[in-house]
Parts: sequence; structure tokens; C-alpha cells
Amino acid sequence: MSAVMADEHHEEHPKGITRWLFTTNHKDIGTLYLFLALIMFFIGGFMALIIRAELFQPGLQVVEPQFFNSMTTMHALIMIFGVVMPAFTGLANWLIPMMVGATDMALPRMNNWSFWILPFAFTMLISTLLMDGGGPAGGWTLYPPLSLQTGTALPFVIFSIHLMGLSSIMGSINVIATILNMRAPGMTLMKMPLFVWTWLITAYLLIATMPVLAGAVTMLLTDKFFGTSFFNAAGGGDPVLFQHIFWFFGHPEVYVLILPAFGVISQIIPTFARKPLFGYSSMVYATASIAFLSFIVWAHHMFTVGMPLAGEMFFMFTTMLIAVPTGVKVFNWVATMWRGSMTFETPMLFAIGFIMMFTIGGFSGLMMAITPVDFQYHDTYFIVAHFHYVLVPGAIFSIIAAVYYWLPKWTGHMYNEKLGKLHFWLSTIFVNLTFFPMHFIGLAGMPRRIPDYSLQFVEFNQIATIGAFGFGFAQLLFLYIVLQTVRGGQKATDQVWEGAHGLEWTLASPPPYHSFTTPPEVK
Ligand code: CU1
Repeated sequence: MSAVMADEHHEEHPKGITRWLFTTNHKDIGTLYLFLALIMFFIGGFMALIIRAELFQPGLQVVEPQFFNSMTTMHALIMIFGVVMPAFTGLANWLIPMMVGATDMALPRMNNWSFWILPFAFTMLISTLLMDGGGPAGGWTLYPPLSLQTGTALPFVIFSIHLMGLSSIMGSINVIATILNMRAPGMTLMKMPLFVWTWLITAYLLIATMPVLAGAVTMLLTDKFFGTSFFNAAGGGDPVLFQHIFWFFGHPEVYVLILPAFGVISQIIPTFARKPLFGYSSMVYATASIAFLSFIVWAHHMFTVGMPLAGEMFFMFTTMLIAVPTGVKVFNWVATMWRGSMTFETPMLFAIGFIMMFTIGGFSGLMMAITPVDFQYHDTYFIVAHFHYVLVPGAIFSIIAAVYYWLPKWTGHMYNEKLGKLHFWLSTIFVNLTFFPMHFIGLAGMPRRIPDYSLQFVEFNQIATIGAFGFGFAQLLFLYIVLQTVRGGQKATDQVWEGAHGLEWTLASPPPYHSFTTPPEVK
């Protein structure tokens, strides 16, 4: 028996590259996802800097318009599918089994496959930039008829989207199977940490919507190459149909990008406030409400296509309703901090930054929900300002907060707190310098996705470009801090954050008395 086990032991721990290629270990796969996200963050960020360099002054000086459009398209696809989603999936792999008391994910081999599809998908996507006619240039939303003008690149872009979708669906099946089947005895659903809850709901959103995106892009493919007319008015089709299908995927997708962030913030705030999370069950119900509502708001992205008035009103009111559960969450985070004995280490700073700046993005979203005024904002930089506030100091800040929070757990080493705080302040100052002026130029009428602009927009564009380069360089500091911590440094203690109880990393939410049938030993 012991000889057989030793043999298996030897076989299950290959060294070098084969360890990473064939791994079925949830921690290894989590690390792979997080490193992929980090690499793609710098590639997608570099593309953003090309965009901002071109927009530093009016006229065309850095890139050709077609390449500029490719950059806006690719920057979005890479940041959404290559950074935020893989980073959250990496966190899910690392944390969900530990948080529910499982030995690994439910389907470890499929877990390996889910990850290894992605490097191929992104290599193919990026390679389209070198193809005849250049990369895709119709925006990440791929609206026809413009997207159908893309030359050789189109089928490759569509295939890479199919692969990303496949990876997301397999990842989601794994998350759901793990949470529903592998919980330790006593870990009932309403005792699960909030990060687990938010990911469970996110996984259902992904399974419901990724096939819809796959259908939409497949119809584009057949319109282009097989003579169908789904979106071609001349053949009896309707280009607006694409927008309906795309946003039926697209709006739940934006919650895929933010619900796990809500989970991360709900873990971090209680630890550094040294108080149990306020309103645990209302957090769960708010997350579920947001997920439900996300399916009936999609046409707020297309108020200007000429829908019947009743439709416009329906989508206006359902969109506004989402502010209610979101407000519950922000209230609960603030109430958790209320009279807590707070400290402000780097993860907490990023979490508080998240709450404040995500809320700015939430409120500008509410402004855009008002149908009549959206006619003014539509396709302007106001929209760009809005979604960058929810995605950069929102989703990205939550990921950075999570990395600082769990890095000592993952590596056994403590990161450099001074540099972490510097990283926070540089990021916060520059992110606002980049995106706040976009509200003003948007309201003044500057259209998005255009490489040139008229003279009255110069000053705010220059501020935004300076901010973007500052933010970009500040992330090199993040890279340095992470690599330094991975390589070594001061040993982490078992209670890095001096939290209220001994299981702070995994169980800061829900409150400890809520987490176990018998309360954990308090140190
Ligand atoms: Cu939306």
C-alpha cells in the first residue's frame, strides 16, 4: 500500500514546465490564471497607452486610423476576457476549495483544460494584428455591418471568442460543481464566505450568457462567409437584432466582471474593520437580485436605435432598479466599517478606494439610465468615463486588493507595505487624472473610438494621457512588489492582519459565529 502511494506521489509531482502543463492542482491552476491575467494586463495596458498617445493632441500623429480602431477593439477584448475574467477565475481556484473546505475543485482535469485553452485563444487574437487588412476594427461589440468589413482577421477573432467562451463555461461548471457538492459538513449555503456566494452566482451568469455570445458571433460568421442575412437588411435581416443578442450577453457580462469584486471587498473590509460583515444575508440576496435584473436591462445600451417608447421606459426603469441592491451593498460595507477598529494596510486602502470610485461609476451609470438624456451621452467619452470607473478603480482595484490580501497566504512571504501604499496612492491619483476629465469632454460632445478630435477638447485629453502613462508606470511598481514577494522576503505570520479570529484569510465574511456549527477557537 505505502509503496503504491509513494509511486503515485512521485508521478503526481512532475517538475519544471510539465508541472504547469499537466497540473490538476487548484492552487497551481489559480497561479497560472493570475499570471496570465498579469501578462495580459500589461499587453492590454500598452494598447491603452497607444490610444492615449494618439489622443494627446488633435490630428493624426502616432498611428493610422485603422490601427487605432484595432487598438480600441483589442484593448477591450484583452482587458475583459484576458485580464479581469482570468484574474477572478484564478482567485476562484485558489480560494473556493479552501473557503468551502474541499480538497480541490470538483473536476480537476477539466480545470487544467479550461486554463490551457486561453493562451492559445489570446495568441490567435493578438496575431490578427499581423494579418492582411489588420486586426478587427469595429469595437469589441463587433456590431455589423462595420465588423463584417474586417478582412482576414474576422474568423480568427470569432474563433478566439468561441475558445474564451468554452473556457469560461468549463470554469463555471467547475465552480458550481465544487460549491454545490464539495462543501465540508456544516458549511451550509448561508454560512459560505461571500466570495464563494458571488462566484456561485457569477458562474450561473456565465453559463447562461456565453452561449448567447457564441451564437451572435457565429451568425456574424455565417453572414460573412455562408450567405446568410441575419444582420443584413438587403437580405431581409436586421443589424439591430445583433445589438439585442449581443447585449443580452453583454449586460450580464458586466456583472461577471463586478460580482466577484463585490465578494473580494466583502472579505477584506471586515478583516481591517475587525468587525463581522454587516448584513450578510442581505448581501447574498442583493447579489442574486443584481444577477436577475442583469438579464432584463440589456437595451439600455441601444436607447438610440429607435425602440418603441414602452420599450425605452421598461429598460430605463429596470436599469434604475439595479441601484437598489447595489446601494444595499455599499451601505453594508460602510456599516461594517462604522465604529470598527480600522487599520489601513494596502489591501484595505484598495478596498476603500474601490467603494468610493466604484460608486462614482455607479452614479454615472444611473445618469445614463435616464433614457432622454442618454441620447446626449450615447457614444461619447462620458460612457468611456463611466465604464472605466467601474472597471479600473472598480474591478481592477478589487483584484489588486485581493492580491495584496492573499499574497502572504499564497507565498508564505509578506510584501513590502511601504511600496504597497505608494502603489495605492500613485494608482489612485493617476486613475482619477485619466478618467475624470473624460466626463467633461464626453458631456461636451467628444465621440468615443475616434483617433482625432476638435480643438476645444485638447486640455482634458492631455490631462487624461498624462494620467494614463502615470497609471501604467505605477503598475510596474506592482509587478516589482509581487515578484519580490514571490521570490522571498519576510516570513508571513499565521495572522498577518491581526484580525479578530484565527481564520481571517478565508472566513472574514460571514461573521465567525456564523461560519461553523461550533465556533472556532479565538486566539
Ligand atoms: Cu448594461
